[in-house]
Amino acid sequence: HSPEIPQNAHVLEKTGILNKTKLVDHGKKNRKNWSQSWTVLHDGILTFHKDPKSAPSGTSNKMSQIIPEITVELRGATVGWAPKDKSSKKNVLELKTRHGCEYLIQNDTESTVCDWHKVLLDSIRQQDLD
Ligand code: I3S
Repeated sequence: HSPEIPQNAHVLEKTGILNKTKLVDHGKKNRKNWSQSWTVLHDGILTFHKDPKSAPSGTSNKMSQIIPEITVELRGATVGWAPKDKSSKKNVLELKTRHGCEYLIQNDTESTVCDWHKVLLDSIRQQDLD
């Protein structure tokens, strides 16, 4: 027989490589600094992992991928296409948390960013229902 799935299970999950920069940290403006991250969405938490290329020599890529660099709680957050003046890059999403942090998320492949947009919207909605 199949395992039972609890009614409130958060099955939304997505992983991928994205470019990200944290523009605002708890209300304080940061210098823009894009870096590539292994990105994981699970249970309403978005986690950016360390750039595999920035790992100290001797550290395996696998290792650097599992070290979370930033975790973003999606409850109460908003996500949408970033205004053009925020970046000259294409396919840029702007994610704002309820704690006053702002991130830009980007990938050159439009469908990749569209998929992340959808799943982030769904996850935020789900968090707001709980
Ligand atoms: O919004 P800005 O300041 O024009 O962002 C660009 C700069 O952060 C630039 O770095 P330096 O100021 O250190 O040269 C980055 O290399 C660019 O990628 C930033 O702009 P985009 O439009 O790519 O987000």
